[in-house]
Amino acid sequence: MSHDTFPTDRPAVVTCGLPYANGDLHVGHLRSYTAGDVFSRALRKLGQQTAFVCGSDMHGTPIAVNADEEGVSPEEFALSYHEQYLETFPKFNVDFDNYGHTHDETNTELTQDIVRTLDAEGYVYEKEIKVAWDPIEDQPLPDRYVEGTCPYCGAHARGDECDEGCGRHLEPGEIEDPVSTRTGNPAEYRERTHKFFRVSELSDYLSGFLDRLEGTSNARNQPREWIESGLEDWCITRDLDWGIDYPGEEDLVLYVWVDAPIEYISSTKQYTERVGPEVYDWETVWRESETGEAGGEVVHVIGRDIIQHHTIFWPAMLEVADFSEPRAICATGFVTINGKGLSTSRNRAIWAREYLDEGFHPDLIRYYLTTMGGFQQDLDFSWDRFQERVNGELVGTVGNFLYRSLLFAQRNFGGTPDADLSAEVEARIEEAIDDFTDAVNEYEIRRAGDAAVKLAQFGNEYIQRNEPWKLDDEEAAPVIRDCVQLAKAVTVLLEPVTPGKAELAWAQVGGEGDVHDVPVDAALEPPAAEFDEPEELFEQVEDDRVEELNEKLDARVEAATATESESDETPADEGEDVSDELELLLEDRIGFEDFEALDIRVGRIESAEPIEDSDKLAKLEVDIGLETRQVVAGIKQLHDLDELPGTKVVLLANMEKAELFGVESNGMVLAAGEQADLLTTHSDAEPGTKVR
Ligand code: B3M
Ligand code: ZN
Repeated sequence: MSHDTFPTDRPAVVTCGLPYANGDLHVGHLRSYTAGDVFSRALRKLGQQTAFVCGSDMHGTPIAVNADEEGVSPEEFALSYHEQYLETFPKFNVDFDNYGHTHDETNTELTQDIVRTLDAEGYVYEKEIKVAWDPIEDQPLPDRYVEGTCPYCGAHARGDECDEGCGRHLEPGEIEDPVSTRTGNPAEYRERTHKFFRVSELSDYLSGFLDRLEGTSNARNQPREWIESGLEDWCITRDLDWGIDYPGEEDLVLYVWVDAPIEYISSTKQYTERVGPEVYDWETVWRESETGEAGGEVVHVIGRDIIQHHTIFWPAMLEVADFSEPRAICATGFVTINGKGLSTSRNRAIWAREYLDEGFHPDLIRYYLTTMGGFQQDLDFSWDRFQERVNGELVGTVGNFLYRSLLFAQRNFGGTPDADLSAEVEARIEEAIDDFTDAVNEYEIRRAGDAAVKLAQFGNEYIQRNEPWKLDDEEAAPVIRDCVQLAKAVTVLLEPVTPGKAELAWAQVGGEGDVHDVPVDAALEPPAAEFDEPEELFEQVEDDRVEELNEKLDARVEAATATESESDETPADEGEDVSDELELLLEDRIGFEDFEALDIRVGRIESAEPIEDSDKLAKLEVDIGLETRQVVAGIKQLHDLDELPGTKVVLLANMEKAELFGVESNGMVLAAGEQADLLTTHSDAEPGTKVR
């Protein structure tokens, strides 16, 4: 990968996957919008010129189906959700520079232009295909109007996506045993003429693109396999009224996934139309240079279920139409609630509106969602954990440090005492800035957020260690000077994650200008000589509050489940008599992506020695083809170590490194049960072979 380090001298645009204008926003949505917002703010902190844009996704069959059910037009239906989103995002301090929608004029025109180009470049052809049809209603059944069996993995799937199985995008005509979702009628296939985009001809380009692509590893690995197994051309039209018309064809609209990502460009364009090209020029970002290079830094933040659309279809369109390819794609995991899958139908969700109605500050959930767990991993939300993180890190670490140091400074010195910044604190702040900068460059949004909290933690230790309250003013002055500097630095670094609270803290340290605009270097600029007495920044979440919130959530999940049980759709896993363990097994499914995140390989034990001070542990050298790994395993008493060399084992190779009894363990050998029955292979798979 050969991209310049942020900040670059080219403008950046950060986008978030467009929410379908099809239902209320919940914590699952908020995860990627807060992440995108934090990332764009963090880029700005580094001095990177950045626009943050998004819009509502107005098209597609689910919207048409739901509008139909409510007896309103799809446009009216989608617009009402669009308006709701437009109001809701700022309430979470998710500050898009432009928030448009896919049905507006800008996007309609640009989409049709791009499609004309694809056609003119010879990348579109017509083909007769079989489309699902409801023979009783005499109606075509595109995408979500039909469900059936995935032809790749056999899972139950929607017409356009294997959502419960392998995650593949499904083309019209692919789904087996189709049934209409509207009427329940078994569907038949009928011949229709549709337009196809020759994605298959772009495999080489796309392979190169993936080699250049930055962001999270899941966004590169998954599509590589798809390319290797051969790309199919992509049907870009639908028999539907709702959507953007295919230029020159009356009966066909474009498939929603054609016009949806184009909104990224349209929304940037609208931003330029508002602020003027001298402030931000959408064409510089999105148009390729003469040499075919991207004009700006395009970063997409998306959910991991839409990787294929963003890494195959989207760059393929951009390439043919001469637009900039994305520099990075960051794909997040999903959100679970109390360890179980978020389910809107079962009301097992935390709704955006509900959160705000409870009176919580938006920055608290922003902090939770963006700094917990790995970006690619699923993230569990629970009110208990919410309380723990707010009370522990925001109140206990950050709030406490800012309050105690600023209060001490104000009471004793009226502001920042006149003293020099110590070399120790200066170095520690520099380290935090470097960490923040690296985190942004490595797309580690959590680490960028953590930089401030760690610095506040250091601040608390520093103040504790120096005990300024035991010193006279002259002795205390340099300590407090350091603390105020740390408070200022914490505030600057905190801004991307908790922008509202950072604004308050910035006023408390007497910061100049707007904390949203100050660059990260402001962390080291001298703090104000005078400021007012501070106020506590964060409030504790009390136990009874959490109890109440848990009860509310349980009650409504139960209510929703009860209603569901009355219908004949009751899933088997909701029955009373299913044991907890089995229920967990049935409920807590992971996606294929999660499985893919595990790098499991065949290995061969080369040597096995006991670890002296431990009763249970042994040190193994395991050949995994590419290299030999030192692994610590709890098998000392359960196996004859001398017998082990030569044994084939199965090893989780991308396990975090650990140190046990001073011995580094680089991987995990898999074993079954209490007796650590070592897993092995059945036949002759060589060390290094991937387990899938
Ligand atoms: N509207 C929502 C989703 O599938 C879809 C995203 C479009 S991004 C261009 O998550
Ligand atoms: Zn499948």
